[in-house]
Amino acid sequence: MPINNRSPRICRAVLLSVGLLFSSSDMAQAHTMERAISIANNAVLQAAPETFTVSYVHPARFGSVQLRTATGETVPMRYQPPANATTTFTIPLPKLVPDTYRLTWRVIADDGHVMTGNVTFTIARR
Ligand SMILES: [Cu+2]
Repeated sequence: MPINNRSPRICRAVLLSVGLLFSSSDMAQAHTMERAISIANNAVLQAAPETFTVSYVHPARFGSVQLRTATGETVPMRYQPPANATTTFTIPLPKLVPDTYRLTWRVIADDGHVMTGNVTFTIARR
């Protein structure tokens, strides 16, 4: 799986008062960070992916997922998310024809923060 190289979505809380400065690793432990995604952003795929997997450093609860075409049409998805918090979500994708798609998802971290992610990918015409 390619490692997601976008900047980690850590809280932007900056605690500078009374000389108390939390390092970014302390902040990361407050919720979680995306660790990997199975489809790289802007990937051009030769075959339609059957699933999309996103994993996090710490367990999170699933929030939502949405798939849209380049023209903004919503592609129906069926995903039964795990009831409990988990680090890895494997989301089945419907049969996709060659097109460009944008997948958007949300999870809720242990500290209650909503973490959003998105990836755009293209399925090449053969
Ligand atoms: Cu947080």
